[in-house]
Amino acid sequence: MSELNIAIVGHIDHGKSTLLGRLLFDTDNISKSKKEGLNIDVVDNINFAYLLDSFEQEQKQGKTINSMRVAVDINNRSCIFFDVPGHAEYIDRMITSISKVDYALIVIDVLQGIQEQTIHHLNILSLFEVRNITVVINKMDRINCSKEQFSEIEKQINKICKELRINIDNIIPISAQKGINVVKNQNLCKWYTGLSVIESLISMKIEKETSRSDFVFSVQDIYEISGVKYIAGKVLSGSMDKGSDEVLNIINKEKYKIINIKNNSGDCINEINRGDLALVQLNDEANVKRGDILMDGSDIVYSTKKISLDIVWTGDEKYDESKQYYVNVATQAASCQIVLQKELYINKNRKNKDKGNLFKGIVALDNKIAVSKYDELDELGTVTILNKGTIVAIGIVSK
Ligand SMILES: Nc1nc2c(ncn2[C@@H]2O[C@H](COP(=O)(O)OP(=O)(O)OP(=O)(O)O)[C@@H](O)[C@H]2O)c(=O)[nH]1
Ligand SMILES: [Mg+2]
Repeated sequence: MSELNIAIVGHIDHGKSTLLGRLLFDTDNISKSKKEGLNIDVVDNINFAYLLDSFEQEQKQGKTINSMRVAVDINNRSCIFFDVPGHAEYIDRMITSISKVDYALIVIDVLQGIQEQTIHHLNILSLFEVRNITVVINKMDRINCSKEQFSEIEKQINKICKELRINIDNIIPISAQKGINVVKNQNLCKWYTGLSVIESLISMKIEKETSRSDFVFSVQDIYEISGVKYIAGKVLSGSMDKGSDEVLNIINKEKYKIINIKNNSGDCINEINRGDLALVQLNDEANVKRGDILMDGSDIVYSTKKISLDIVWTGDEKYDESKQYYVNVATQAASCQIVLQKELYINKNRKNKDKGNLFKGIVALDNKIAVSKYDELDELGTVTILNKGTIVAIGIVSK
């Protein structure tokens, strides 16, 4: 089975790092050296977040600053967990992880209920098409596992997720610190007979989409080897045989035949597949340049000067409609202006900042680039927006 990427998201201090730490501990996925650094006399008193927040500054401040990536095998399936910072200031680091994930665990502190970053993170999950989640209502030990507060949050989260078109697999009362319902259902919440967190992950129905058959090749550079020009690039989708049908350069509309293929080590090969980096020799390479997209009869990719995007602003500076920005899509680049059309999520507590806000917008480019809808081909559906070399926003191609 393929690897699954899972994000642990939620408001600051609601217990994300503690949950992942407890999960690693209870499934015996802690290295010997880490274990030696813990005081294991009383398991329930271990500072589990220390296992994830491994930088000195994080441990001192008791908050996650960098996203942490941890691999765990669950029921013979390799799961990569991303423990992300809950603080709004680090939203860019959270997004770097979210853009890679297939599934999310959302953590809510039962005493605080749904907070700003809970809703913010759910909106970002929805933007990046993460449509399946497990909700955990944490710190149940602090209210003696009372059902009343749990049920109130359950009602609210169901409503929010319905509006965002997010499907909740399970809503689980837990204590990450005490290990209640993390790996086993210890019956401490007597009224709860559902799955534990690990059981919910085992039962999740996410199957990664089998990759599409359309061949899409992103040109990274042109090299000359022994007097022969080769196009270096990456297969973003599908596969292609040497000498098979013509490929189209979607940018300049020329057609070519692939007459030779070499792999990364320079060996001649007959076929290239999704994810491969390769050198291809074309029957005519004169007009091919970095950023071009070569493809077969695919209709998932189109070239355009106007892209409709769902945008998450990550820059410290405010968005400026009159400004010229730059966009990168795979190896393509263009300068552009952005027209915001509709607000999707605005953090009212951070009036002077756009950082973290979500918009619908149109990007008008000064030259055509090739894009695809995000859910068809994420590499050509993700638009990085820059100002003077610094990333200020990420856009998802919505149409
Ligand atoms: N009583 C109780 N405290 C908990 C529980 N889970 C976490 N905590 C405490 O809550 C505080 C925050 O926990 P973290 O795991 O660091 O929270 P976080 O969501 O990772 O925080 P950020 O990464 O800064 O957003 C710590 O003091 C934990 O010990 C729980 O189940 N019960
Ligand atoms: Mg944390």
